[in-house]
Amino acid sequence: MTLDPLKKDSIMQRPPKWWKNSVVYQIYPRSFCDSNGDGIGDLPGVIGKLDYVKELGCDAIWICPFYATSNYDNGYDITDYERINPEFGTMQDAERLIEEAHKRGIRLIIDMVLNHTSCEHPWFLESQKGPTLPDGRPNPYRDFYIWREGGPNGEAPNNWEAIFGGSAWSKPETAPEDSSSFYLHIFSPQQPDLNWENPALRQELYRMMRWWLAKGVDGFRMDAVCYISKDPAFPDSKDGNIRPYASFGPHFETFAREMNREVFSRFENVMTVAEMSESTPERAEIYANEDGSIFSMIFQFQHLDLDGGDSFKWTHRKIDLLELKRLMGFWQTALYGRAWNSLYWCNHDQARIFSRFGEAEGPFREKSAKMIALCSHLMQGTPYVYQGEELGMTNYPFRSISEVRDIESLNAWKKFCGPGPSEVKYTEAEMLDLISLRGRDNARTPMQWDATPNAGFSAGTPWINVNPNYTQINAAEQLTRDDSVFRFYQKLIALRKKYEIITAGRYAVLDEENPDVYAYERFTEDENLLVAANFRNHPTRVTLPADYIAKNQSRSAGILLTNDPQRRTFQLSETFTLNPYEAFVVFFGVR
Ligand code: TEU
Ligand code: CA
Repeated sequence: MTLDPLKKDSIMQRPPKWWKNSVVYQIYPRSFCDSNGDGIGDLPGVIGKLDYVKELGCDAIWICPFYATSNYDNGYDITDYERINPEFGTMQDAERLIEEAHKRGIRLIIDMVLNHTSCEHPWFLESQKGPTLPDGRPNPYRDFYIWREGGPNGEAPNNWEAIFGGSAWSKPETAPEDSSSFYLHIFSPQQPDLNWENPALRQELYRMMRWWLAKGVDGFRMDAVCYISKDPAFPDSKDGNIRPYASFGPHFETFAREMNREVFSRFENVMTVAEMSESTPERAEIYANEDGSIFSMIFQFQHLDLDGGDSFKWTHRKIDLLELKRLMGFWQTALYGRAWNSLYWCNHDQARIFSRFGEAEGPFREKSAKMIALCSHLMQGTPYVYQGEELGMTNYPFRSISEVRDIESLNAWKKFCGPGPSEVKYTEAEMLDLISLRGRDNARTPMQWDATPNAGFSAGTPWINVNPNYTQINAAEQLTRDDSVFRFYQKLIALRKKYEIITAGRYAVLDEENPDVYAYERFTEDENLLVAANFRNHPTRVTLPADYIAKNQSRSAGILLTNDPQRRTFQLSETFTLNPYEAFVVFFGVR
C-alpha cells in the first residue's frame, strides 16, 4: 500500500499532540455566515470569518459536514464524501478554506460520518437492489449495509428503536411488496448504517479519509463512531434501547485500531476526536490513550446526560451541581496521564448551555456565561467553543412547530403530540416549551454577527429563524467592549497559551460538598491555580482546607482572570465569599 502524496506546502507543521494546548472553534456551516444571500451559510462565508476566529484566539476549527448531502439531517446524511454540498460551495472553496485557515495558523478538523450514509448515496441505491444482480452475479454493494430478514408476520428483525424515533429497521421505498429484507438505521430511515464487517467497505472509507488528509486537513471529528460495530446476534433489547447492543460492539476496538493504522498513522500528528455517547473513563483510557494508537481524544456525554441526556432528553430536569462536580472530577482524575479529555458544554446537538444553567436573561446574563466558561476552560483537556457560545448566545423561544427544522425534534413532536402509541404524551404547548429548552435547533439559529437585519448572517431569508435577541447579543457590539463575553473568552484562551499548568497540571476538587460553588485546584510541584465559580444568583461562601492554605501561603498570588469588576485582590484564607455568579482564577507560584 502506497502513501498518499503529502501536499507539503499546504500543511502547517503539526507538532506531536499539538491539540493539548489548542482551543477548537466549532462551526456549523449552515448557520455561520451566508455569503451569497440564499439564506444558507456557506464556505466562502466561513473563509470571510477566519479572522474573527483568529481574533478569538482559537487555533483549530472543527467544521460540521460540508459534503454532498440529502439534507435530511443537515449534512449528517452524506451522498458523496468527495464532493461539497453545492449549497455550501465547491471543492475549490474547501481547498481555499484549508489554505486560508493554515495561512492564519488555524488547523482544520473535518467531520467524518462513517456509521451511516444517506439513503441516496450511490452505494445504498445499489445495495437495495438485492443480493444478486439481474445477470446472476452477487451484488458487490449489498454488504455495504446491514440487511436482515424480518419475522414471519412481516415484523422487524428485532425491537431496536432508532435514536430519532421509530423502529431501527426499514424496508427500502423501492422494495417489492413481498420483500422481507430490512436494513438497519440507528438514526433516521434516511441514514442507513454501513456494514463495517465488510473489509471492502472499510478500505473504501480509509481511502477516502486519506484523500482528505492529503488535501491538507489536520484531522477528523468522528461522528457517532462508537456505533460502527454491533452485537452480531442482533438480540432484542429490554426496552427497545438500541445503545447497549449497537454501540461498542465486539469489533469496535479492532476497527478503530485498523483505521488508525490505515489512515491516521500515515500522516503526521493528525488529530482525531471520537464522538462516543455511552463513554466511561475506562473506555476513554482505551480509545483516547496516550500512545496514540486509536484516537486523540473523545467526546463523552455523561456531564450532559445529567439533565436527561440522549436516552430521554424531553424533560425539564436540571443539572445538579454536586453530581456535575463528582462526574467532572472523576473524568479529570481517571484520565490524568492515561488519556486526554475534551472540554465542552455546547455543540450543534445541544441546547445553549447558558439557558441550561446560568441566566439567559437579566442582569446576570453575561456574568453567568463567563462563569460557566471559566469553570470548564481551566480543567485539563482540549476546550471546544461552539459558534456563538463566545457571545453568550441563548436558546430560541419556539412558538410554533413550523419554526422547527431538526429531524429529531420533528419526530419527537409526532411521537409525543401525535396520535400514535407513546408512553408519554405532551400538549403542543408543553412540547414547544421542551423543544425551546432541549431541541437541537437552539444551537442552529444563525450566528449573531451584528444588529442589522438577520443579525448580519444573510442578506436573504435565513433557512431557520434568527434569535430575536440579536439586537442585544451580537459580535459587533461585543468587539467594542472590553468586558464582553467575547473578550472574556479571548482572555481565557490566551491564558491557556501562557500558563503550562492549565494544560499539564493535576486536578483536585475543593470544598466538594458545597452545593452552590464549583471550586478546584490545578497543581504541579511549584505552582497552583485556584478556580472558584459561584453557580448561584446569590452570594456564597467557600471553605478551603488547611493543607491547601499551608502549601500556597508562601507563594506569590495573583488573579489571572475574574468576571467580577469588584474582585481586585484575593487574600488566601480559610473561607471567602463569592458574589452572585462570580468566578475567578488565582495563580500561586513564582511569577
Ligand atoms: O450525533 C450522534 C449522537 O450520538 C446523537 O445521539 C446525539 O447525541 C443526538 O443528536 C443528541 O440529540 C451525531 C451528530 O452530532 C448529529 O448531529 C447527527 O444527527 C448524528 O450523529 C447522526 O449522524
Ligand atoms: Ca449561501
